[in-house]
Amino acid sequence: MFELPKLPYSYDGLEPHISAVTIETHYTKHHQHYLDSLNKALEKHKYLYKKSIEEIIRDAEDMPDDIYWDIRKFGGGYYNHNLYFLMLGKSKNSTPVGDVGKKISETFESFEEFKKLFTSAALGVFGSGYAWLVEDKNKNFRITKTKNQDCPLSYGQIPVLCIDVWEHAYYLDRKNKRAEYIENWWNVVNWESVEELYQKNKTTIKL
Ligand code: MN3
Repeated sequence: MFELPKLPYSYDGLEPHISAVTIETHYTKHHQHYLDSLNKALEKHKYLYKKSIEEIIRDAEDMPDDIYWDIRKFGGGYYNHNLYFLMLGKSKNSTPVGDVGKKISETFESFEEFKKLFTSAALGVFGSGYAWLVEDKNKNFRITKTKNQDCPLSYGQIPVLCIDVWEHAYYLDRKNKRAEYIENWWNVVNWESVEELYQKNKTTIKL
C-alpha cells in the first residue's frame, strides 16, 4: 500500500499565497482520492507493491491492461501530487539554490528569465495538467507541460519542479484566475526542498 506523504507545513502554512482551505481540500480530498484509487487498482496485481511509485510511473506503458488507465490517472495523480506538495513551504531563499540554481542560471541565463518562461508554460497548459522543469536523458534542463496526470518520468525525464494548474489547485482562492495563482505560487516554492528532491531523484531514479 502506498501512503500520503506528511505535509512539511500546516494547512495554513502557505497563506496568504495559497489558502488553508485550498491546501486542505487539495490534500485531503484530491490527493487522497488519487492514492485510494491507485491502491485499489494495485490490489489486482499485488506484485506491483514491490516496486517504487517512480518505477511504476516510469514503466506505465508496460502495466497490465486492466489497470493501465488507473496507473496513468491515479498513479500519476498520486506521484505528481507528492512532488507538488513536497516542493512547497517556507523557503529560506527566494531564488533556486544548489545544483538546481546553478543549472537554471546556465540553461536559462537567469532566474528571472526562467521564471518568465516557466510562467508562460504554466499559463499555456490547455485544460488540466502541469508545467515542469525536467532533466532529460542528456542531463539538460528543459521546461515541459503534461496533460491530465501524465508525468515526465514516463517520458524518460527526471522531474525537478512542477506546478499543478488543474483548477482545483486554485479555484477556491482565485476562481478562474490562473495567472494570479501562478504569481502567488512562486512565493511558496521551497527551493531547499526542490534541491533536496533533485539530488535524491537523480541518484535513485533509473531511467
Ligand atoms: Mn491537483
